[in-house]
Amino acid sequence: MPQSDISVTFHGQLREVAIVTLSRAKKRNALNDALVAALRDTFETMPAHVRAAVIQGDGDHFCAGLDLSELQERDAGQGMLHSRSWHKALDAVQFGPVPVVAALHGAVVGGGLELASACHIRVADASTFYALPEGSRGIFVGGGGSVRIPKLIGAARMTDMMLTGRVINAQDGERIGLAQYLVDAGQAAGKALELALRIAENAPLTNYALMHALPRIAEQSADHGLFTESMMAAIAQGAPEAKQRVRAFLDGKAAKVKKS
Ligand code: 1HE
Repeated sequence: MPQSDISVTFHGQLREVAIVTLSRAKKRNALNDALVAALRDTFETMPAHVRAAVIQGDGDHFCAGLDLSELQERDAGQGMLHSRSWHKALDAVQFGPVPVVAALHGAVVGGGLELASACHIRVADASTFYALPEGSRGIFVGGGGSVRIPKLIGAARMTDMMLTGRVINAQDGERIGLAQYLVDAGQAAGKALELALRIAENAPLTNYALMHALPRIAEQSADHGLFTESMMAAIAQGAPEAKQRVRAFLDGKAAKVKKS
C-alpha cells in the first residue's frame, strides 16, 4: 500500500484519540484493495493508548466507495473473497478496540456509506450526500451494507436508494438516521474530534459494552437479551473504575447531568 493512502495522527493530552484519514483525494478516496487492507490493519493494530477514533476523508468527499477500476478484473470466486475482505476490514472498525466517529462531508456513496455505517457515530456536515449507486452499476453492496444500513434507515429506504439511485441530502440524512449529528459545512471533523475526546473519558469497559454487547443484545430474543444485559451490567458495575466514578458523584465531585 502506498503510505500516503491512509494516515493516522493522535490527539488529546494522552494521545487518546486516533484520527484516521483516507488520503486518496485524487480518486475521491475510492477504496481499492490496498486501502481496505490498510483500514483493517489500522484498527487491528491500534496502540493501547487510544480510547476513541475518528475516520475522515481528505479533499472534497468522504469516500466514493469501491474503486471501480479494480472491479473489472474479478470472476465470481474472486468477488466472493473480495467482499469477505471488506467484511473483515469493516468488522475491524465496528468491533475493534475503540468507538469510532465518522466525520462526513461531500460524497458518502456506495462502499463509503458502508464504511460510515460500520462506525458508531456519524457526524455529517451540510455538504454531505448519500447514495448507493450499486443499483445503477449492475452490482450489489458487498461491504456489509445490506446488514448495517437497514439497521440505520430500514430496508424500505435502502431498497429505494438502490432501485432508484436516490441521492439523500445532509438534512434528510440526519432526519432518517444516516447521521446522528448535522453541522455546518467544514465543521464535521471538529465536531467528531470533540465527541471522540468526550467518548475517550468514559470507562473503557462501558465503551466496550456499548460496542460489543449492545449490538448483540439487539439481535437476541428479549429473553436472551435481558439475560445478556444482566451479565454485562454485573461485569461493568464490578469494575473498580465504576466504583470510583459512582463514589465521586456521591461525594459531589463528578458532573451532574445538565439540560442542554
Ligand atoms: C473513482 C471512483 C470510484 C471517483 N472508483 N475511481 N462508487 C460510485 O459509483 C461513485 C463514483 N464516483 C462518483 O460518482 C463521483 O466521482 C463523485 C460524486 C464521488 C465525485 O465527483 P467529482 O466530480 O468530485 O470527481 P470525479 O471527476 O468524478 O472523479 C475524480 C477521479 O476519481 C476520476 O478519475 P480521473 O483519473 O479521471 O481523475 C474518477 O474516475 C475517480 N473516481 N470515484 C474509481 N468509485 C464493497 S462493494 C461497494 C460497492 C460500491 O461502492 S459501488 C459504488 C462505487
